[in-house]
Amino acid sequence: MTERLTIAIQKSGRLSKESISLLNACGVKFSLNEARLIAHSTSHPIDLLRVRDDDIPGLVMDGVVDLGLVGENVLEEVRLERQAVGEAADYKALRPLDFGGCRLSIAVPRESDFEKLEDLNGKRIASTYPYLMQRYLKNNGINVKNVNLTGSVEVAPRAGLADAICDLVSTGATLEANGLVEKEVIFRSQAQLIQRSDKLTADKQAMIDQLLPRIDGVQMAKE
Ligand code: PRT
Ligand code: ZN
Repeated sequence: MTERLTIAIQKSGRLSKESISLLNACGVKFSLNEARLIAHSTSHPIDLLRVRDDDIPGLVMDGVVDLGLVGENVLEEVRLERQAVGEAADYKALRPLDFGGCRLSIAVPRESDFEKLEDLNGKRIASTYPYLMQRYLKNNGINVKNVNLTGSVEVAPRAGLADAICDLVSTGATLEANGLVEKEVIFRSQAQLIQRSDKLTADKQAMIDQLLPRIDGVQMAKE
């Protein structure tokens, strides 16, 4: 019996639809039951694991799933966090994917007197990506106090919780609506296809080797 290849994708969020569409376009079909964690492919020995995007890097790094589709922002944040606590943090980057594009930026209230990066020294910055933020700022010799939030970062300055924020931006409408101005892009991101770093069985590796040129074909056709 062929072993089943497992792929982790975001269950519901900004990457979900395009992750499924990409696999479908590669000929990998699923009949999705919205409530289910696992979806079995009807065309290939492939199982989809549908989880929070934050869980995808760890599942791949721990070898619990074979492949994952996840934003580079989450991937790199989890990698830094796991490295810091001594957990497995290796993976193979297979392909950048042409969706999920965004940037992680530092933004300050419109009325703030921020001019250069050094003005952030000693300030409180609210972020959901503390590791990416601190790496960038430390590389630039800036020390800040991190205010860790898991959401609603954009209201932190108005609520008096922080002097600035570090959050994902795509159109900039959220910053604008909250009276914030983007000052510094610290990380550019898109979705990535990643593979666990250990050796897979020949069957599984053969499936991946078949999938990759199809992904390239699908992405090229869209350009
Ligand atoms: O439930 P789960 O944990 O799986 O989902 P989530 O809520 O953590 O993630 P989700 O679905 O919001 O985003 C998944 C991934 O999409 C992110 O990790 C990024 O890789 C990518 N992505 C692309 C974005 C954005 N664009 C984006 N604009 N993720 C979030 N945003 C948010 C941002 O945080 C801010 O609140 O959208 C707002 C800003 O958007 P603009 O257009 O107003 O600038
Ligand atoms: Zn998430």
